[in-house]
Amino acid sequence: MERITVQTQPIEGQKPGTSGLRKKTNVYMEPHFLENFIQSIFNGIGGVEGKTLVLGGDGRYFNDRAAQVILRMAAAQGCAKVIVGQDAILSTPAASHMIRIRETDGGIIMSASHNPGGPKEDFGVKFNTPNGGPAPEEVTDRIYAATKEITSYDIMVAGDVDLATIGETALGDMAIEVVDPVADYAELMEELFDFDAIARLIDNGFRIRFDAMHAVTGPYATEILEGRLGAPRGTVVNGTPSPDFGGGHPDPNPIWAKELMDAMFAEDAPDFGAASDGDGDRNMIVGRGAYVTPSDSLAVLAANAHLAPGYSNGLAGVARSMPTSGAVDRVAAKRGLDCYETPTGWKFFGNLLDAGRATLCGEESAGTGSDHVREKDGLWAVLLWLNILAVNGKSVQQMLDDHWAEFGRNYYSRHDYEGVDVAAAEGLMDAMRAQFDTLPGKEFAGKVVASADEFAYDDPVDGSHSANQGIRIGFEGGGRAVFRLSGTGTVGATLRVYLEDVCEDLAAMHRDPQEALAEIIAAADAIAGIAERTGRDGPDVRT
Ligand code: VG1
Ligand code: CO
Repeated sequence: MERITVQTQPIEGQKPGTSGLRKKTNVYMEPHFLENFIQSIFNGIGGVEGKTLVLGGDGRYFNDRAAQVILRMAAAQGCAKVIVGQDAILSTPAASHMIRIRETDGGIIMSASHNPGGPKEDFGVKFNTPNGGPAPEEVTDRIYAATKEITSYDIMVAGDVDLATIGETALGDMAIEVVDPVADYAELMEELFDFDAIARLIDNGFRIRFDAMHAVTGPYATEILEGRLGAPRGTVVNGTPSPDFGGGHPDPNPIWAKELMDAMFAEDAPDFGAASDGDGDRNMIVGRGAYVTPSDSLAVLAANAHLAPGYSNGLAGVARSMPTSGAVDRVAAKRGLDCYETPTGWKFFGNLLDAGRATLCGEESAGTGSDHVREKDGLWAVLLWLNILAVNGKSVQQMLDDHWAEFGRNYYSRHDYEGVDVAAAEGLMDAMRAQFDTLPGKEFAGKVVASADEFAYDDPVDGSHSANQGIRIGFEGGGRAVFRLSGTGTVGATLRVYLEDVCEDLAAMHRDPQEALAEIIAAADAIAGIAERTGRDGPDVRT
């Protein structure tokens, strides 16, 4: 076994986005691409000599090959030990948990999350810090700077490490521990939730359908729902992870999880449906005939989390990303909880969680989580819902009805325009920025603009400042439209338009969100000139 230094040069476009560096898989497979980025992570965190890292991924195409490269590079650079999930698999929340319980110096997660996988689809890599959370901007900035200065990387010349067998192995002087990816995570879930109560609910005939979308949560959900909670076999569908996610798009929303939606709206629908994404950190919740929009899910969980043992002492506070609806703010106001508004991306919750200021966090993009790890956590959200339902005996629809009656409803929808021309998308955003001073007071499609600005965030814990985090247009009467360009896509630009309106009229709680938001949708289009600038007559995805 030999350690070599390979000469290289900076590769354009290695700037980490909302959640790590995502690229087409064939870009990642180009000579030096992966190696350059991994070396830049190592350089950005001050080297890995003597350190212990966690490594795992969502099992997508190239996951296994990338893992071997990362191990050879870590070994060549004096890393003391790497804890790897069996077959290089770890869901994102399980990786976060592993980093925390083993008190490692961080970890590398190989995932492009909800993006499709395969040789022609997407791959991704991100670094999580010792708190288990995605690296904050200060760290990703250093990694990016390193990608622009790189001249060489160190790697071992060696054969593949056996990652199929659980136990201790080594690569040169570096220890490798291959661990069961599910066990520790399942233990944590048992600590947080009343498994007996959920098992009783299931035993009494409560039917669940969990769609793993051929992605990483399959083994986790099978072990927990079918294994530990006694749900019948077949409760978990699409439960065998595949490198291309069965050719699908592992994004748990009504469009991509249509199979689940159809089942939940059928005559013999189960009581509770859920899905997760490629790397297991997102969740979609559906009752029988009742889709729960993620912003509402966060609010419902915030209002009821105390019913689960892990949260019986109540919540220290809650946090949501800026584009997420204000539904959780209403819960916080009524319950006297602190409520924080952060930029999009889980990395911004880390400090609030570490400082004990927030217990529950969420994003409109189907991400919900708590201080149990430092990532959002799909199965956790499913189990918290189940624990709550087991205690109060309600149906999902009843939960929503009661919630809206008590707190009011924030009608909400996100419209995505995918694969838009980058210049057109940036032009649209810039044109709105140029009108911040003149928009207030003007009327569009019957809505009068009350405010227009761009969100910026000052972290209350470390004082760091993050600018340009999304354009906000507020309307008189309380509605709003938010515009952002995605930081996770790999082709062109994705324009996200987040639409929200507040409803306190008890008689109007059950409208179709698209209809309830029709005026705001029209106003948003008129203000931004979406149709005109992008040439699209409607969004690709509505959640
Ligand atoms: C999207 C979501 C954001 C989420 C991020 C990572 O980012 O909007 O809320 O944190 O994906 O989630 P963007 O920049 O494309 O809007 V995951 O499950 O893809 O790690
Ligand atoms: Co994800």
